[in-house]
Amino acid sequence: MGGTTRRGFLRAMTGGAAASAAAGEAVAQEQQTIDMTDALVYEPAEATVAPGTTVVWENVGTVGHSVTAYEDEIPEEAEFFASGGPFDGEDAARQAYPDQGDIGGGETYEYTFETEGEFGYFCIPHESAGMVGTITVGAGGGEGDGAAVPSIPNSAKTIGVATVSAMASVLLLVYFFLKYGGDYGLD
Ligand SMILES: [Cu+2]
Repeated sequence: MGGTTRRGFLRAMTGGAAASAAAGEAVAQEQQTIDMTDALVYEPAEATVAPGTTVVWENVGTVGHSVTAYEDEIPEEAEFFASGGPFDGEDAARQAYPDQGDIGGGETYEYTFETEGEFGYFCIPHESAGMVGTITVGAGGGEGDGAAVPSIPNSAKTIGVATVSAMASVLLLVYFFLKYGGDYGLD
């Protein structure tokens, strides 16, 4: 009986640790998803991310799209990127479409941004319809680096320990007062 309970407890502890580890990985691996819709838009069209973030474009409709960088609208030190690539540049990507670079319904394209700066991109078949977007890569982007988050539980813990210590001291005083305090009157 006791053994079963202990095993169950250990299993619960192990499961909790595994869940915590999985949550930690999800936080560490930064990702931003941008939808491509049949309304011929990137949603959101403008996104700000931290360096190292993987941006995933997902075609949530049925019309094919591309994700193609504007050669003149990315930082000089950054590599040209485009779905269906690698290509030498924007012209090569345009010429290859739609044999290469088409992202069909339900498909995705992803690119990891390391260089800081602004990256303008467009959809080859829908550029004239205004299907363009911007990714801004900066140290302030993303939500992964909240330095204030761990300090809140730590200070809460400190306050908790202090409170428990204070309460224990008071209880101890009350205990001794009740136990020995009354003796003075009986003498
Ligand atoms: Cu498009």
